[in-house]
Amino acid sequence: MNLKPSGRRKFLKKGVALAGSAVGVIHSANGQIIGPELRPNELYDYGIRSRFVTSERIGTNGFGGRDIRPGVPRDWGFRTPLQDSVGIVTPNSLHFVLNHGYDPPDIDPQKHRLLIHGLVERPIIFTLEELQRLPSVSRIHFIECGGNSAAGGPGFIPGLVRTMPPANVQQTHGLTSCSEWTGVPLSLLLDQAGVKTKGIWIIAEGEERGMHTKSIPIEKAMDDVLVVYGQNGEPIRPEQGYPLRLLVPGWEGINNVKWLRRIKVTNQPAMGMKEMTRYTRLLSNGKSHWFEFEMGPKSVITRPSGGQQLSGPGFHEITGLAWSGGGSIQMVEVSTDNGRTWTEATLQNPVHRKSHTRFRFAWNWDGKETVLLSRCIDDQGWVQPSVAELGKTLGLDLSLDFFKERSGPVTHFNAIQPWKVNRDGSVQNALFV
Ligand SMILES: Nc1nc2c(c(=O)[nH]1)N[C@H]1C(S)=C(S)[C@@H](COP(=O)(O)O)O[C@H]1N2
Ligand SMILES: [Mo]
Repeated sequence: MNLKPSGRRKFLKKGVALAGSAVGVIHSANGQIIGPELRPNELYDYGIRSRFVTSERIGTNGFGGRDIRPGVPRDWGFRTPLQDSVGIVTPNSLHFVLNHGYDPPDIDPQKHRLLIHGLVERPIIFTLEELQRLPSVSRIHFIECGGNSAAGGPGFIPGLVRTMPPANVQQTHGLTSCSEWTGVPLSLLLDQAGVKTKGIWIIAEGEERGMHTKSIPIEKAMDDVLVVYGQNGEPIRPEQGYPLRLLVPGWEGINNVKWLRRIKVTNQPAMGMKEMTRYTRLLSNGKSHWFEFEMGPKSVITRPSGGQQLSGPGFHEITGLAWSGGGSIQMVEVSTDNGRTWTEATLQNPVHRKSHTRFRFAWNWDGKETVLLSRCIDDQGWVQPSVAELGKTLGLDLSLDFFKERSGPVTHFNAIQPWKVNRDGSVQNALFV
């Protein structure tokens, strides 16, 4: 054992040099190398994942997600890596992001206020602390952008980035995530304010520079809408609306107003720019559908999915996610022969309402080329359509050429997603082939 002063100084110096990285070689008292081990401070103060885990969000456009070009702010965002998901909860650091042109405001929770006013008996201003004193609830719900899984989609710039058709499930379905949200029922706050009988809409407003607003009918506001401050056991992250957001279960993502600072009760919708232009559905007769709210039913196989590689014939669990804004998922069926036969998958219990639902299916791959599909039914009896059925309903020719030319999303695209398994075990998107 060498404990001479010079030797010790050397040892300490080495320790300092290693402090910047998560992994360092550790020496025992007799100088023997017993590492590498994780450095305690980085590991324990606020946890980090293993450096061998590399799953990441990807941007929705050619600028890595954030739109940095000058001019009119565009919608931009980041997609959840659903191909790596397990269970039903999305880690906070991988929740998808969709912003209407602005970065998250840096909000001091001490200074933040939520104002409820308009057609109410008693306008109220809440501090965060006042909200956190009220009876709270925690519920597991998905959020999904209305433009998710259309081959274009929000932030998509034609010809610039995306391979067509999109290669993997992160690109096709990554604008949905699922969390346990904690907060107070909006009905509790509205009851305290006393909604007047003329008050039949609420207009919710966010605090970022663009002041995102969204109109929501009072029936929904009084039903299951929450004002939330917690996500998966910790405060909401800045990109998800810190310190407060509206959580509108099962409805288009745009309703879930982040950085929530104001709710005005009114007798008509605000007809905000975004809610009128970005999230309406143009019909073949030239008219457009306004205020389509409910999402789904939708399901997608996350494993095996586009871009993944099967190691060889034999047993492979097929697994994926299903969800519906109408209620809870009642059944998911899987086809391993391109739709000739369908078999019921096992659902992870308990099945939550308006939540991602994990399904699992035992499969023995015979090594032959095939196509894997999933479809779901919710407890309202709504069935996930094929792309042909959806095209008929929308009056649109949902072909690859159609999507190649289109810049905006086809909202509420909930068609069955086919994944082709090739003989070499590679998996690819077969939606338009
Ligand atoms: N204040 C504010 N709230 C917002 C938005 C926004 O741009 N600003 N985007 C909306 C849209 S279109 C979607 S899909 C969801 C996305 O929520 P997330 O970014 O937490 O995933 O937030 C909604 N709430
Ligand atoms: Mo959205």
